[in-house]
Amino acid sequence: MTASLSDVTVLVPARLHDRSVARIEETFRLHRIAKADPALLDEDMRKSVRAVASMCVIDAAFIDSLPALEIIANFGVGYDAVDAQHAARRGVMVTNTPDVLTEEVADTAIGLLLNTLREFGRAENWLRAGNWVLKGPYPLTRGTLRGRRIGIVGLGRIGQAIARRLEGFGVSIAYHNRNPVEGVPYAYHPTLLGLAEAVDTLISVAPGGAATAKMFNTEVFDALGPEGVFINIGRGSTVDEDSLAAALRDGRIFAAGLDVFADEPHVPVSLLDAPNATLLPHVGSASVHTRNAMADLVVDNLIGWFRDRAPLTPVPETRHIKPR
Ligand code: 8YV
Repeated sequence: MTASLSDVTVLVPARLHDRSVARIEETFRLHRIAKADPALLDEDMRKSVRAVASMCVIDAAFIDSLPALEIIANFGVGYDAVDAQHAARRGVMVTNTPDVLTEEVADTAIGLLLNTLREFGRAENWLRAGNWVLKGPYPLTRGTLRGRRIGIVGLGRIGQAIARRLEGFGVSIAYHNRNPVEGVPYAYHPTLLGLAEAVDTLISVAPGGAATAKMFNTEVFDALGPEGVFINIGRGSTVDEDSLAAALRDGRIFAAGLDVFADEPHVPVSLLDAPNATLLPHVGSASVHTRNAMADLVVDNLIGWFRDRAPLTPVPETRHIKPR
């Protein structure tokens, strides 16, 4: 048990929300480096770091370079950037920031879905360019939410918040998840392909990582079909972006709305060139309100660990780990 939190060295590699950094600085001993690279730490510092607070890649080698490391507090509900399995093997706790962003991300998913179908971004550009006066009304959209059959991939907290909102839109809702979710009224599909065949709209909330890499591929897009719409609010690594761009170009699916990409902030030219793709720069949780709550949860997890011996939101891989 730590006598004083101000004796605990917390390392912040790369960028982190200002509010997290300020609170860490006032509570702990803060050390910052430009990226998660052990070469940027002298030996004394490497041995003194007991916590990492981050939103960048924390790999096994970096974890191994910090012998006194006890906890990695990840900014974001998705923690695919952190090698949590290796952390678990080393007895290092990993926390993330669930719940506080659920409603915001679900709101964004609905906005992205409607925007993809009804082309509000392009319609606004039409107005701003003077075309309403010069050419008349914006053309009727082929896309509509009316009559759509929606399939949600990943019915966790965010997926369920999206489903709850969609109930109000009078569309049919089904889902694919590793396991069926108890107590929900939506049809379960044990395979992604089965879901894609049964619906015309996929909304993905799937996390990143090896198990989901490029799970949205040509086979899935072809199963979705020419009226198909693909919305991604989860992780870009889940998508074979070349296959998606080809499906959009060839009209094998109707449209896509993407908030996340495989190599952010870089977006493939083939997607930038696709007129039937609506593209957002990973803004799912990006309001001041929600990012402040995430920033606080990062620090509250550190305080929970070092002061109360109980972090607030441990990830499943490390839930069993106890403070030394
Ligand atoms: C984060 C996100 O802002 O929480 C997540 O998993 O994708 C975003 O809400 C992002 O991960 C910060 O790096």
